[in-house]
Amino acid sequence: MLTRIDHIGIACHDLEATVAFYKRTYGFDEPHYEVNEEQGVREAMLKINDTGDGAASYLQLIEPIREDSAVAKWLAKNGEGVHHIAFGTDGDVADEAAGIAGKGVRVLYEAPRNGSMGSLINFLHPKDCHGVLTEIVQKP
Ligand code: CMX
Ligand code: CO
Repeated sequence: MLTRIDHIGIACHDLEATVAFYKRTYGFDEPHYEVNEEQGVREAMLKINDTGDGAASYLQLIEPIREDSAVAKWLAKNGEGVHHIAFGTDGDVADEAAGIAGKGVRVLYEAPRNGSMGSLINFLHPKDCHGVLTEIVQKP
C-alpha cells in the first residue's frame, strides 16, 4: 500500500546553490548528500517530516553528473523545476510495481534498483500517469 509522499524530485543545475536557497529561505537542516551513479545524479535529501509509517518525507534535489542521464535530458528541455513525485510503500516495491503494471501502467525497470539511503525504487512512465513521472520507494 502507498502510505506517504516519500519525496518530490526537483532537478537543478547547481546542487550547492539550490540547497543554499532551501536552507536560507525555509530553514531546512543540512541535507543528506549522495551520488547515484546508475541514475546519473548527485542529490541532496532535505527532510520535511517523519511519517506515520516510520519513514519520512523529503525534497530530493538532483543535479545530473552525466550528459546522457535522464535528468540532464529533462533539464535541457525544461529547465529547472519539479521532475517527479515519489510515493512510499509499506510493502515490497516489486509487488507494488507488479500490481500497478497489471492496471496497464508501464513500469520502467524489470527489477527494483537502488535509490536514496538504501531504498529500493522503480518508476512509472509519465505518459501513463497523466504527465507525472512517478517513483515508488521501499525504505530499507
Ligand atoms: N515528467 C513528465 N514527463 C516527462 C518527464 C518527466 N520527468 N520526462 C520525460 N517526459 C515526457 C517528455 O516530455 C516526452 O513527452 P512528449 O513526447 O510529449 O514530448 C516523453 O515523456 C518522452 O520524453 P523524452 O524527453 O524523450 O525522454 P525519454 O523517453 O528518453 O525518457 C523517461 C523519459 C521517463 C523514460 C526517463 O526520464 C526515465 O527513465 N526516468 C526514470 C529515471 C529517472 O528519472 N532518474 C532520475 C531520478 C533519480 C531518483 O529519483 O533517484
Ligand atoms: Co526520486
